[in-house]
Amino acid sequence: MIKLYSYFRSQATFRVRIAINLKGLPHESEYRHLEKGEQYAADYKAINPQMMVPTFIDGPVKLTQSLAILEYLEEKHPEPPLLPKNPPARAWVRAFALINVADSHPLIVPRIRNYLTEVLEVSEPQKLAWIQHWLGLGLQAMESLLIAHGSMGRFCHGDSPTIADICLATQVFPATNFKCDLAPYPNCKRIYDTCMALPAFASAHPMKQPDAE
Ligand SMILES: N[C@@H](CCC(=O)N[C@@H](CS)C(=O)NCC(=O)O)C(=O)O
Repeated sequence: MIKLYSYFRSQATFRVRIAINLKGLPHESEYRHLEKGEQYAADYKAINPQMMVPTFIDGPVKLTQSLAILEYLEEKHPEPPLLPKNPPARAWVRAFALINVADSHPLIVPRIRNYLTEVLEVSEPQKLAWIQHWLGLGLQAMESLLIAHGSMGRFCHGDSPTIADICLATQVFPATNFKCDLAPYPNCKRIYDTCMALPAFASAHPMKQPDAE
């Protein structure tokens, strides 16, 4: 059985939960409370030297980094596919996903938010403006890519969910949480709603997790 070190609000873990659900795999979770600093405990640092969630355990395989985990799941369990078949489309999906995984999300994680307030002493409104700014830039890029993409369907690429949709969901969810205006991003909003109507996405939602507060 897959084991996932998790925190309900973690967007990176949300991505992995969605993929596990789409692949129809059972999993169990162990929780680390990021706001209480449990990721920094020595026992967890021994498991994940980056002191982040998720950590993914599949028998002897231990993995970190959500996108690497998604690719591992795709290779080990090819059905249903989460990447298109042809190379340019696969690269498009990966590039779209990286807007969230590599460019937006790293700027809003707890360690960055804590540094902003505790070291740089920015105010709460300034911190919120920071989060909204970086999420908004990512959404702008996603919306433009979708409009220019000849293969947008019900989902980002075609009519079934891919890794692009997983990463769109983990861009839009925090944007709603941090009160970003979604009106300028109608395609992102529509696809997010389509995704969240699927049980695999809905049951992975942060507020549906047993450790949700
Ligand atoms: N690039 C990593 C990011 C992992 C990450 O930043 N996880 C956050 C939660 S979403 C975390 O554990 N943060 C701990 C901290 O910021 O102290 C991935 O995609 O897995």
